Amino acid sequence: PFLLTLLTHPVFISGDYWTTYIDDTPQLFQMVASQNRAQKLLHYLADLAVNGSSIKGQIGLPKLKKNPDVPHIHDSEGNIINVSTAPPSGWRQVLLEEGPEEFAKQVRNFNGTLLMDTTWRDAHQSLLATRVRTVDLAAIAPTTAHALSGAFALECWGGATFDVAMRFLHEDPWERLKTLRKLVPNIPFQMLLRGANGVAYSSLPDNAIDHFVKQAKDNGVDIFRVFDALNDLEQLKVGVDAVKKAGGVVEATICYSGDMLQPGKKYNLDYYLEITDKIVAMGTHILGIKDMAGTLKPAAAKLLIGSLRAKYPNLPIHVHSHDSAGTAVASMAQCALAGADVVDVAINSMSGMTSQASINALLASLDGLIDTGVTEQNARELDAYWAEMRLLYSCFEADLKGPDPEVYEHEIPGGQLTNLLFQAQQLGLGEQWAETKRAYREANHLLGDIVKVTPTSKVVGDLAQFMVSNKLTSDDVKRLANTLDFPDSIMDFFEGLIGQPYGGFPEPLRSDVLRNKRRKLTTRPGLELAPFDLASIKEDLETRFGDITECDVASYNMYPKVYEDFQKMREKYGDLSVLPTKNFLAPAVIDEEIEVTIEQGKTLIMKLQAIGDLNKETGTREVYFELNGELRKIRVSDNS
Ligand code: 3PY
Ligand code: ZN
Repeated sequence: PFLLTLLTHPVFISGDYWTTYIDDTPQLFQMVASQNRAQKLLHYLADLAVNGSSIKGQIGLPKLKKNPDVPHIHDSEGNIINVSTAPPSGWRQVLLEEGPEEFAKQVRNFNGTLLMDTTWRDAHQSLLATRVRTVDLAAIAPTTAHALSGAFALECWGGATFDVAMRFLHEDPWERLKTLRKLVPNIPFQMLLRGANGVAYSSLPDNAIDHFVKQAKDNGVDIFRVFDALNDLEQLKVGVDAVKKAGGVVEATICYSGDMLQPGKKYNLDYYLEITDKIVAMGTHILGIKDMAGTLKPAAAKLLIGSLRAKYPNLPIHVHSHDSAGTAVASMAQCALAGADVVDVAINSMSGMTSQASINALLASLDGLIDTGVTEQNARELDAYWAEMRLLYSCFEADLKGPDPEVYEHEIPGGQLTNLLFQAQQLGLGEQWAETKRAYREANHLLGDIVKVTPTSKVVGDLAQFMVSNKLTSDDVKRLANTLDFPDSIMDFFEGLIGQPYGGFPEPLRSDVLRNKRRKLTTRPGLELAPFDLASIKEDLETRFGDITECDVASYNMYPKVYEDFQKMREKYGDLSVLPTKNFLAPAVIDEEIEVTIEQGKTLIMKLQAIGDLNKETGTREVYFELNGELRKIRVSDNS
């Protein structure tokens, strides 16, 4: 029928269409575009129906068999809040009206401790392999804007979400940011920035970091938690300066490493106080403390935050932790009592284990002690949604069963812990898992007891796996270092491409590993990188992919290959972010109605009708759909 419409259109019949087609018949052109989009989505659904899911890391199908429901939230009188009305003004209004300095001052002056909800970033990065999709965040966004209107921020961007969005979800991280921003005008958005690495795994030229941060700020990020994985201040400063130039709120962050209460620890109170002095001298609106492994015990929290508070009475302090050892609620409560201005929590069903402290558990712990600006009931009501999300994304669960007290020894960051556990589960658990943790701990000591978080956690993890697979003890590694072929990440670390570790590199191991293959850098790696020619990168991308924005340029700069593959997927399947998650992950059932809004006012109803027999000659099958009532046939390869 579409082709018929086109062929019988008067413009087509008159033969004038070459010159005037687009100008005179925009509605026809739009129709071509939306038909094209529908066709591509059907292609994805047909592929999924014939070949099953190809999403990496997916095990099985979602346990939730329906689309999730958005719960109602209520006001203090028990009336349902109409979330399609404008949400109450929040901390974002303070920021927009007063600017970053005054915002920070008012946060410091708040009589209590504010909360940041990490559900949209770190919680699903740590529990569900970063796989939560934009549609599912957008669906709960208006409700969240009301329910958490008093929150300090929503952490919703950066870290691993950036590349995972393109790599595995085939969606554009910038579109996510823009979509959520429109839906949440009142709560500040926070992102995680890996200092001189941006959201990548190694340094980029400084101008690429500046350019990336500017796009992030312009498209909706308010607060930037900037860290360096070795607490290398030279590296950190690149990110901090970029945020300052872009006009964002700077949260320069110290990575907290290990249990500082254990005697003889390299990272002790003096270390943290000294780094804070330097960060304050560098200039930051807020000081972040990032306990990525969850090793900040309550007593250490009290000591650390209490000491920082005493020394810097005017400095806003924001603490992040993970619940891997089961102590995050107790530790965050101690931080609040010791004078932290903001602590991180996650919605209950997305909290605990390798994720952040449960919001309601913390609210209950602080009840009668400290105000947080968040209502207990609304936080609890939001949870009905996230409980369904855990079922919808069940195929990415690492399935951790309880706290891991060994985290004080191995110090594996939350996100990596679930990753490594997931890999160990593929091989069977038991000894495999114990061995991975033991090797990780040994690898860390071999590398000089470094701070472990992306990307240094990958270096330690790679060395641990190298030791396990080659059956090497620590002594073997030291003895044979000048003959072994180490993975690239370890060579990069020893060369100095990830920055300078506190206390220097371990010798003679460094020299033995590097031999004459690599040099020994003593300055930050970005100093050696030529600036990117951003205009010519854009031109090149335009030639290859058509319409290109500065955001595309920033994506390409961070992850060239991932971005190219993302564009290829777009070309093949269109914008997959509009598909409901159930239909993104699980083959459609015959006669199931799939409703997709491709743009405002344009809804597609797709229904799988039948899958044809295998054509043995071509190795293909025909898949029949109904699209808004009309029959469509799609031919796909059968890969079985
Ligand atoms: C990241 O860099 O993605 C992290 O979450 C570090 O904790
Ligand atoms: Zn974290």
